[in-house]
Order: sequence, then C-alpha cells, then structure tokens
Amino acid sequence: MKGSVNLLESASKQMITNEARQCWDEMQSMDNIVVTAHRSPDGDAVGSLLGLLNHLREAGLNAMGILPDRFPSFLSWMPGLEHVLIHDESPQAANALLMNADAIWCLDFNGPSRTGKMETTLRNAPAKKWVVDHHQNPEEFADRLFSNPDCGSTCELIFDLILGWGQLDELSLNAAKCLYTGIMTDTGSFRYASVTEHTHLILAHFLNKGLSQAEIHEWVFDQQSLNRVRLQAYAISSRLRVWMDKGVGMIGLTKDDLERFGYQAGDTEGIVNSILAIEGVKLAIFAKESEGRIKMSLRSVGEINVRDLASKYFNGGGHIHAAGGVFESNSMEVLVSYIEESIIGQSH
Ligand SMILES: [Mn+2]
Repeated sequence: MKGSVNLLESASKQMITNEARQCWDEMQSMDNIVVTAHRSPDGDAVGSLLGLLNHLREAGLNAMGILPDRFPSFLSWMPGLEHVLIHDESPQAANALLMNADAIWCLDFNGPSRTGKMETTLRNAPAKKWVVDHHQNPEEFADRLFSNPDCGSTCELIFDLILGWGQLDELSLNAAKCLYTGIMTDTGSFRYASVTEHTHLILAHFLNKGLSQAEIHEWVFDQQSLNRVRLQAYAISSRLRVWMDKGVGMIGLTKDDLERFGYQAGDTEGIVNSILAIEGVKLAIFAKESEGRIKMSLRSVGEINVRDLASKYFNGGGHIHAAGGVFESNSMEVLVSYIEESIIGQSH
C-alpha cells in the first residue's frame, strides 16, 4: 500500500516554483491588479477569480475582478462579487481598469479569444499577464504561464499557488468557499478521473477551516428557478435524439425553446451531462441557438476525444472529454444533417 500523501508534495509542481512566488513579491509594489476569467463563466471561472481576488484583497492589495459577461445566478451567493465588473455591462470602466492594470491574472482560459469582446483590450493592455489554467494547448500570450492540463480545475491550481506562497493559514473561509465551488463544478462533484488524493486533501483542508459543503451544494444545485427545471425536463423529453448504434446522443435547443422557458444564463448547464448518463451513449452533443449561430458543447467517455471533434467540426476546443465550439448557422436541421454526415458517419 502506498503511504499517505502530503499536501505540498502532491501539489501541481508548476504552482510551487520561484516564478510563482515572484508573482507575489512583484504584486507588493503594484498599484492595480486585475483578476479575470473566460466568458460565459462557469463555477471554476468565477470560483478561481473570486478565490484569488478575495485572497489578494484580504492581504491588502488593490485588486479588482473583471468578467467578460454575466455569471449564472446559481453563483450569485459567492463572496466578493461586489468587486467584480462585468465587461459587457460596463465596457468603458472595465477597459479602463484593464489598461491601467500593472498585472492581469488570466484564469481558466488558454487564449485571449476566450474572453469574447474583451479580447482586444486584454491583448493591448500593457500589464504583465499571468495565466493559471488547465486547458490543453495554451496560446503563447502570457508573461508567465502556469498550465496543468492534467489538473481537474483552475481552482485547485489557485489553491496550490497560495500553498506555494506559504499562505494557507491566511486563506480565508470566503476564499475557500469560492475555490471549493470551482473544484466541485469542474469535477462533476468530485467524480471525474481528474480527481486525485491531492484534491481530497484540499477538501479536507477546507472542511477543517469550517467550510460547510452541504450549504454550498444546496446553493449551487438546489436553488434552481422553476423555468430552469422545466427547460431541462423539456430538453430531455422533447429535444433528445439518440443514434444508439453509434453511441451518440444530442439535444438541440432553438431560440424559441429558450424564450418559451424565459432562458437565463446558466439555465442549460448540466444538460449535456444528462445525455451522457444514458446507457450506451459515449458522446454527448448539446447545441443551443445564440445570436444567429449555434453554440456547441461536447462531452465524452472513454476513447472519444471531443477536443479534436470540436476543433475539426466546430472551430472550437477544450479538454479531451469536455469541449465546445460554434456552428455558423441558426438552423437545427442543418446542424443535425451536418452531424450525421460528419461525426455520425464516422465509426467510433
Ligand atoms: Mn475550468
């Protein structure tokens, strides 16, 4: 039997380096620090942003958060959101913050294009750019890149960063709640293969600090609007197609479907995983009409690499088992034909 692992020894090595420590030292003489994350932010994006932001502000640093667009309402309980600007809603103020920043932490994304309309300002900002991320193939735009595609969440990497700074005692319960949330949502509540002993050591540390995991699960999963629950049920009962012999399942929601259930950001989260829960389905495709195009979300189990499928067919990318992209049409029928000709036509 292997011996028990230690929190520091099992941490992601790239987070425990002199280079990572230098970020902390350099921040001490900085006037303006910005922490940002990707557009359509999920639990890991908002969790890592707020985990780091709370920690920096509690240490007396002048740090602000910027999200490209609004976070889903099931994350609105998270501490520190009052220090986060939404770029879509106040572009001038957000752009001014970016252009005046001394350092910009770029969390949970592997290239500036993942920040949508914020991309140009992010590229042009003279600040030092420090990336912490777990997506494959990071683009070379950062002054410092802390990337570990084997890690289950960016929140885990932020925990390791703070661990490497020697500041676990200073990590507050508020910051811990944010980091816990991202680890939870990016690992399907700690079930994916990316979860390690180290992940559980982090969770143990949080619980030891007094974090109530039952509360967080309830806030994230059990506060859904009636519309959202109805939309998710409708998606499964009326919009699911399965090519059982190919092990492929797909749900496509049109603009009309979304409007019928008063769609809010985050309402379709999790639908793609419920497709994968069907016995025999190895590839799940979720499609959602948005602004004249169709946004694609792909999940797989086993050998199927959805990052490759997303980049080949939907101009996208992501992880091996979770990826996304775009289909340049607003017709679900056209999309279904395209999928049948391309992906379904192939043998998996
Ligand atoms: Mn993530």
